Amino acid sequence: MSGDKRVHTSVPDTETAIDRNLPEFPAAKPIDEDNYFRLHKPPPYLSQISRDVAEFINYHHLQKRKIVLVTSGGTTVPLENNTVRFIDNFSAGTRGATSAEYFLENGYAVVFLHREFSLLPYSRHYSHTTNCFLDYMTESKDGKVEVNAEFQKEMIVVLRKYRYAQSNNLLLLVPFTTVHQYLFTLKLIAQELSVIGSDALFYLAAAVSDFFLPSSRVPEHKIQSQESGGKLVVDLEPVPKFLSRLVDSWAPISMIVSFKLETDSSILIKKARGALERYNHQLVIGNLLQSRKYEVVFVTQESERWVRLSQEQVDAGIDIESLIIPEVIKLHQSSIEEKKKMGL
Ligand code: PAZ
Repeated sequence: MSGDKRVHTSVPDTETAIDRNLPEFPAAKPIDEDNYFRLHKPPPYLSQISRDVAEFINYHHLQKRKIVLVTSGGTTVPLENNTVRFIDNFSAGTRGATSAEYFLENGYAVVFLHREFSLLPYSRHYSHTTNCFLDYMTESKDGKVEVNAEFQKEMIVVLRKYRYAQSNNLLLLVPFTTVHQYLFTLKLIAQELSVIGSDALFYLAAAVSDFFLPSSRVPEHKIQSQESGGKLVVDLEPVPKFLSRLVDSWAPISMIVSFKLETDSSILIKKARGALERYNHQLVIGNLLQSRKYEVVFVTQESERWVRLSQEQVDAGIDIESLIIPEVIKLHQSSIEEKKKMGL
């Protein structure tokens, strides 16, 4: 038995294998958001997360600190309960992890709802996707492992920031793997955060699947190719439009920032504006897969404005999030003042 008390979401919940007693999910029409939460079982670990989140919010609210929920990484849609195959959404978690660091630097406490094993604030600088961690090490003359001289200066800065966030309890890590876990956890955290009203900010950078397989149709075991004549036909349902619930009922007073990812530049702004009109929240940040690290577009009810790194900034390794987050914080501050004037 392991002594690890952390929640791990990448281990499938095999208890909830195919269950014919569950009502069949309504097909071929837009799914009512509430149906989703009524017809699916919440993840078994949710009460543990609820306790951690409530404690974190109380602690920071007492100190009058603003709290941001940053979502990060892609969700999966498992095709089997003992999951061998799943559909994934693209995201390394760079946007979320980097943004979280800049929120922390600007005095926010951060609930980091992330795809388990995707990039995390601070450790992202030394991720296996950029280097093997052993490449940062060297052996000293007396046979000890040390950080290589060329990385010392940068690493001490990152280490200090990391320790500061840790020792001041400023960062709460909450994992998800599947879209199902993401939706239940988002709802839970949103409802807990709604208690602090306008002081809460939602920064939704996760890449969430638009389609899912209702639990009533997920088989327990690995799909066998001979059973289906060698073909696999996957019939997915649209994921409920949770953003409308978030804006209208889970956290109606808080400021909500969503992201829109496209690959075709000619539709980016139209899609971002469409999301804003549909959900009526405060800000959509549009980005293209190809250029997301260098430019984004802020779309609000009133305007569209590109935020771009200059070539010198790109060459100097500046994160675009260092430009995005101060802008988002300014908008959050105005939103707080506006809500306070309205007595909210
Ligand atoms: O994690 P990453 O840095 O590789 O990518 C970030 C992103 C493109 C997933 C994010 O900026 C984003 O656009 N998220 C929303 C995706 C969507 O439209 O669902």
